Amino acid sequence: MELSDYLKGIKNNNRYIIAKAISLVESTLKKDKKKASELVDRCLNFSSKSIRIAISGNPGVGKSTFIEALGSYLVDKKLRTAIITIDPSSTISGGSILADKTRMNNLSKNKYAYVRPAANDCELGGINKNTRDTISIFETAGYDVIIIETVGVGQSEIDVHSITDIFLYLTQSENGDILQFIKKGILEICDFIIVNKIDLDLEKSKSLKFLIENNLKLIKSRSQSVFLCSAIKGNYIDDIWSGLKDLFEKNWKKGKIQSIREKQNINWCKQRLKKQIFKKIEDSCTYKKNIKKLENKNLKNPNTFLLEIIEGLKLN
Ligand SMILES: Nc1nc2c(ncn2[C@@H]2O[C@H](COP(=O)(O)OP(=O)(O)OP(=O)(O)O)[C@@H](O)[C@H]2O)c(=O)[nH]1
Ligand SMILES: [Mg+2]
Repeated sequence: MELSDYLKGIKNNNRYIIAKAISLVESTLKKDKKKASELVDRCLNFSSKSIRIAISGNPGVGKSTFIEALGSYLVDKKLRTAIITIDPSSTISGGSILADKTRMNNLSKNKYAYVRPAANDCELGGINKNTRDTISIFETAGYDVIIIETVGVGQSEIDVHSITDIFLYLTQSENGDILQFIKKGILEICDFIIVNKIDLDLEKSKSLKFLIENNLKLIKSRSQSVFLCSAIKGNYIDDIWSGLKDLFEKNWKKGKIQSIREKQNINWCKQRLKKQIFKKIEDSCTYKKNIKKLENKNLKNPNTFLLEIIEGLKLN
């Protein structure tokens, strides 16, 4: 298929071509890489006002159920919604994709929605180069809202935060993870914190909301909102959507979203550049030769050995 066919199909929201385009950007074949880069660059030319939302939280907290509830609410309003879920081969999620799919039953069948698992070559948490490229394909296809589900473990939040506009963290009163996520500094990067599963214990959920709000006052970095929710019953989804939309519109009017996206693009390029350079080094004869030497050597003076190699490297 020619590049122009891809673009035409994506712009017409042809689901088959969108799937093919995403597979192209996910391809690790050398011959596909150039075409994929050109396609994504062309897609990036279509500026978009879609809302990019990251959903994170510990395994089992209800992320997929929440996305099904929010997504169903959005498609009812005829807002086209794309969902990217993390990959089953991720070492962290350990195969949650099957659960993700069954929890998104309605969305998987709805013509206003598109559910897509993220690609296989995952870095930690499943967020990788392809996730960002997949977003640009969905935006070219005219999706209004892009939701990314990730797991609430370590680096994945930082990664997903670097490709989205709004970060939403789900928690629940039962699992006592509040201290854990405050410790990890997640409160600082959250825009919204949702206390889910309030149908299980409303009083405990309300106390957790109160506790989080108090902790937010201590941080005082910027305004963040805490909502109660029962994803399974669809409670408070409309309030949460109003909050998300208001924040997005406010920041868009101020030009904040646009400037964050520009910074994200620069950082993304820097990261890719670093990775490519590292890959080139790894593939080089010098590196391979030295690694062989290192493995064969009875290392009595490892520091001197390393110093010799580093001094011998010419990276200028
Ligand atoms: N009672 C109750 N159960 C819920 C609610 N939301 C989700 N659940 C249940 O919690 C379990 C896990 O839900 P998921 O949506 O798969 O959670 P997840 O965070 O996506 O899980 P992973 O993708 O595996 O990390 C399921 O049994 C859901 O039915 C809720 O609001 N109330
Ligand atoms: Mg899930």
